[in-house]
Amino acid sequence: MANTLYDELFGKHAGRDTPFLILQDDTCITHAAFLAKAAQFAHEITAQGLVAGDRLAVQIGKSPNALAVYAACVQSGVIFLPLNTAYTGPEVEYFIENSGAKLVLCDPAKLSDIAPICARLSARVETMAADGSGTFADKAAAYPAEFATVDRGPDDLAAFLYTSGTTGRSKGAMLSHENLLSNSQTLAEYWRFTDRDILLHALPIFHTHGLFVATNVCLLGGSVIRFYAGFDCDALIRDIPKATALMGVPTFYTRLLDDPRFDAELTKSMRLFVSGSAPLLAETHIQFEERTGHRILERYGMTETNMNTSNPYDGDRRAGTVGYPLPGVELKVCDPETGAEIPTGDVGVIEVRGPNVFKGYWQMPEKTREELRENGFFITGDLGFVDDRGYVTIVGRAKDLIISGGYNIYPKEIEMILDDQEGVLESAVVGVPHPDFGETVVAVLVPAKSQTPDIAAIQSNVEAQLARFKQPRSYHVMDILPRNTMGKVQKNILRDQFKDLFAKPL
Ligand code: MCA
Ligand code: AMP
Repeated sequence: MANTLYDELFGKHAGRDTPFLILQDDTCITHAAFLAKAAQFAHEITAQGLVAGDRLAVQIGKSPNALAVYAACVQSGVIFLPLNTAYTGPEVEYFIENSGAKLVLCDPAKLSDIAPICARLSARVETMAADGSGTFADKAAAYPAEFATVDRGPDDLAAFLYTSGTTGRSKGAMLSHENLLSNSQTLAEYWRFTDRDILLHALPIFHTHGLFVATNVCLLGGSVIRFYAGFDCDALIRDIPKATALMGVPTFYTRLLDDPRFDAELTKSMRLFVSGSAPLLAETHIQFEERTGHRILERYGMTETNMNTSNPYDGDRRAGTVGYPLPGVELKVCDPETGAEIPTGDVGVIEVRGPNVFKGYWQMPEKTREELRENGFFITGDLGFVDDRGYVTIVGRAKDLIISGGYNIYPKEIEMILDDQEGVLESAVVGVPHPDFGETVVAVLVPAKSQTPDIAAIQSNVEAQLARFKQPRSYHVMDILPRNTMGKVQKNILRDQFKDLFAKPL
């Protein structure tokens, strides 16, 4: 038997003393060293009592060891569940409980918050710090550097990534070995990743973009990864001449363009800049080409589907579009009310089907049925059209979603907390343009009768419950919310009212 994902991503590099990761201080970790660590971790995961199909939740900083935990899960058949390091205790508690994770890895600094949660939910807990040290690595060090890979087939689950919906409660998207492998194979080929590539990896590894796109594509291509704990403009500018490719969210590109050192000379070794996770403004695309001579390749994906479309490698990378459906991915544009396919050029909801599309939401069959049709098409909730050349353009979202610096924020989740605050009758949360993050969060509060909401107190309650990136950057009090005749809050009016709040000064 075999292990679909492990064999292709990791197994084929076994015993190779070739570089895999290069760290910020130029330390090199070979494939062999990385796989030895992963094997020890797989032993430790097994020793903790986890078997194939169990979930291991991680909320740990980005390090080579953190990446080796991913490899270890794939090798031992355990489902990998990475969590944003910005999440607060109450947010993490939901994911542990909902997924039924048997083991949780957290930063030692968060152990006092996470341990009681794990105790209540009968999950084990171990630590891993941002430098990879901690109880987990210590215990794993006692094991051999080889592990008998557990058999897993294409339909077995490899990862859960949580993503929210209109209800504001996160759903665990179940991703199979085939979902992940097929998509990264397509991308590695489409974007021509080979063993001559060196990718600058500054994205987090708890989301699709940094983990299943950037990392998996490099593993398949045999490419080297220059590995950064996070986005660091100076470090990237220092290392760009040593690299060939970068993958980032639009904020990466606007920040690089803000630096006068970033120019054609600096980027002459680079062959590819990929952008995704949020809309790249056409003006950023144009400014980038004027400054560097490179045309950013924009692509479009989702947690549930991995990547769906990409601008071409050869050929016209068209600013403001997300390119063509990828090979093997079917894409159609449908009427939001009836679900019927609509004519080329008309705007509707984008639906996609292919081996990239996930297996459904963990223990939420109804939610799965609402979004994943029986015929296999997934309703993305993104509004767009396909032009007569076949390029897809995303014009908006049918779902109430804010994307800030590539992180998704669901207004409903914030509104539920604001509505519970003293002195608040109701609230509305909208996204407004932001020069660095693309969009940011604005909250509008309607006071309860004869009361004045205490904004400072509300802010501090919100801070205790929500990750920093979800916290409103501005609060406003209004007597009533604008509503249509159906009683629905007209968020477009609020977005328009606050659209210049964070505008860059001229
Ligand atoms: C950090 N902060 C943020 C964000 N990131 N606030 C709003 N939105 C954010 N995205 C907060 C910090 O806590 C800090 O708060 C303040 O903003 C400034 O932080 P800064 O140091 O500037 O932030 P940073 O560490 O440089 O991070 C910005 C970032 C980062 C590089 C844009 O957010 C990032 O790496 N984003 C990538 C997200 C991503 O990988 N998305 C892919 C999802 P304060 O100082 O006030 O305390 S996968 C996906 O969407 C699909 C599948 C797809 O198509 O890829
Ligand atoms: P997530 O839930 O993190 O998987 O976010 C997926 C959402 O990000 C998609 O449904 C889109 O709304 C958005 N997205 C991803 N890539 C792009 C892009 N290139 N342009 C516009 N929106 C994008």
